[in-house]
Amino acid sequence: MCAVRRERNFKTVTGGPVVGQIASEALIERLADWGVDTVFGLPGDGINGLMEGLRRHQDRIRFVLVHHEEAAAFMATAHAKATGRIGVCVATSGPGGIHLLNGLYDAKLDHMPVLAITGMQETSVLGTGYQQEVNLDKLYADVAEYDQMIYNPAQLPSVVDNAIRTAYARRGVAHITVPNDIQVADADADPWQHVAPARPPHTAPVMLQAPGRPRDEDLQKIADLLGSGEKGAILAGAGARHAREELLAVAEKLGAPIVKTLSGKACVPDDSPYTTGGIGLLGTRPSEELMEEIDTLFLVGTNFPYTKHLPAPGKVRVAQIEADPARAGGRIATEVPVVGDAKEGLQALLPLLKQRSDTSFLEKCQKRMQRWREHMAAQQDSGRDPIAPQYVVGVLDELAADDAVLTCDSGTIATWAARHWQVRGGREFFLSGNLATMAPGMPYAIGIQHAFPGRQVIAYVGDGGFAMLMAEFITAIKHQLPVKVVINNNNSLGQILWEQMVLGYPEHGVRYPEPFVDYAAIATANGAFGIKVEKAADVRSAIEQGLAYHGPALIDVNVNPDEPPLPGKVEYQQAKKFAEAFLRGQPRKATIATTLFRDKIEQFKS
Ligand SMILES: Cc1ncc(C[n+]2csc(CCOP(=O)(O)OP(=O)(O)O)c2C)c(N)n1
Ligand SMILES: [Mg+2]
Repeated sequence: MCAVRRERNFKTVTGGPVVGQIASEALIERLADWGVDTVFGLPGDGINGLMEGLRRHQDRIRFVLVHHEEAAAFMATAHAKATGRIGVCVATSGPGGIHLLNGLYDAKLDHMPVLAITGMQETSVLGTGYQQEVNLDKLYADVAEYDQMIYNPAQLPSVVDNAIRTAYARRGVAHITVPNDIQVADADADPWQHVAPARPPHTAPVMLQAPGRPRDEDLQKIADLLGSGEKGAILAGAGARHAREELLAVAEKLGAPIVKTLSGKACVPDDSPYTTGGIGLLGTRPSEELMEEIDTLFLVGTNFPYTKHLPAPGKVRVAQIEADPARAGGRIATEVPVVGDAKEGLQALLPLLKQRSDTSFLEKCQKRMQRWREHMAAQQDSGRDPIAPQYVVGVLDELAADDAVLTCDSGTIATWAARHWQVRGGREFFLSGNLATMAPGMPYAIGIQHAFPGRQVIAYVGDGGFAMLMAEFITAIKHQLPVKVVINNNNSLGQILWEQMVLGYPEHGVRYPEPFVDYAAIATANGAFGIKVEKAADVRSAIEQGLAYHGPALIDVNVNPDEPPLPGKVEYQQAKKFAEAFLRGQPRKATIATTLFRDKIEQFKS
């Protein structure tokens, strides 16, 4: 995945500080030497020198001006997720740096290489409580793997090399903060006497990932363990996204179904006979049932945090391929926690696996999946009023390109997308997997569209998440990006509404007062395509028009606010809590019950 290349970097490597340049140029040029071509951010008085560096080198690096720094960090994270290359964002000192944080935590928790560059007060006033003085290096101590203030131009460009190398190596965030005066100092300034034997290191912009092939004896242990079981399954995550072919080949050999985490949804196509789809609250019933029946489990490229949905302790034998030794074996007692890259590891494992002839367990899962798919298709009901959210995603799924990228927010939308957006062909799916923050969907789409200008990129978002960073739709318009935004407008923080009820209490403080907001008007008032949809009969044509439009398009669909995203397998306790919330005075009982009991009554019985 990582596109760090030795040849390219060495060709462009710069010898040292250039006379006549300012220090910011040494920093910006070094980014370009590392292959960075896009930087997302928003200027301020703390980074005017850095902006001058970007201005002078705009032929090598494009600056994408956003409306909120949090969005810039999401864009950088999405860039890393979709390209495998480091994402870069910049923000001014104090408030700008603070705004980046949520997006940077998204990168940290999903293990993405991202570099944040911030401004800092000039060195002469540091520690005096000068305006906007926030110790960003201290503030970033938790989020960043590498976190460094520049005190002297002589630190550049080596600190950039260290920052980027660390971000790639530790799969996380690096932070460089540059005081105002240093930004505009001469690049070759070396103002202080060196105290022997110190000399600033001269480094090269190069990094090669360590080989990902595990040891043969460890692979043999995996093969033996997996061969010992009668009912095996694979749980694949985001770390296996680049190993589709290998995953399918291993599943075929083992006769084992592949369960996918949501971040790993694009690992294998949803219509593959080898997958039972997602797991967890927004997963499928066949995946949940399978976890109760298996005797062996093979984790590949996943650090799936919802351990309640994994087999009970002691019930299964577990093998794993995981990139980070600190994470291997961290979720379930794992007999063989092997460290390595998913693709290289599976490739090397394949010849060691024996072909399983008894495929009865896989066939059982396939039959269940057949029923689940029918159940999902039935929910994509065009005849319902208000509009069923499942129907909207179903139509989007049908009409979108085979290589479309879907980005998604946290909320009920994640459930609808998990179940009704089908990965097929070259389709991709991205969301904030571990931070599960609201609002990244649209900035993700913008970041990805910049990296892949010709690709269909769709943000499927909630009204709550969209409203948080809706100014970024204006960013899409200003940059003439053809992103498509589909809003699941339920006029509420839907996910939390249902969570409150599952806790046994009536909802509180989760619905916005009526009327529903018209978000489409923001698009049309600013020269983009926008359409408000209030009837199911209009959904298809609205999505068709939006997808066909040559520029940014926003499709704002008022959906049923009383549609619960139920787990694939509703447990007795959950149903009981729902009932308690009803008894305690849950508002809108009648409309909720209409949806709930029409579709779900059979599940409640089980
Ligand atoms: C920044 C942030 N604030 C709050 C939450 C808690 N939260 C998770 S989902 C959700 C509701 C999101 O509402 P919306 O975007 O409209 O999606 P819906 O669930 O209605 O589909 C909330 C408040 C969060 N995950 N992130
Ligand atoms: Mg909502």
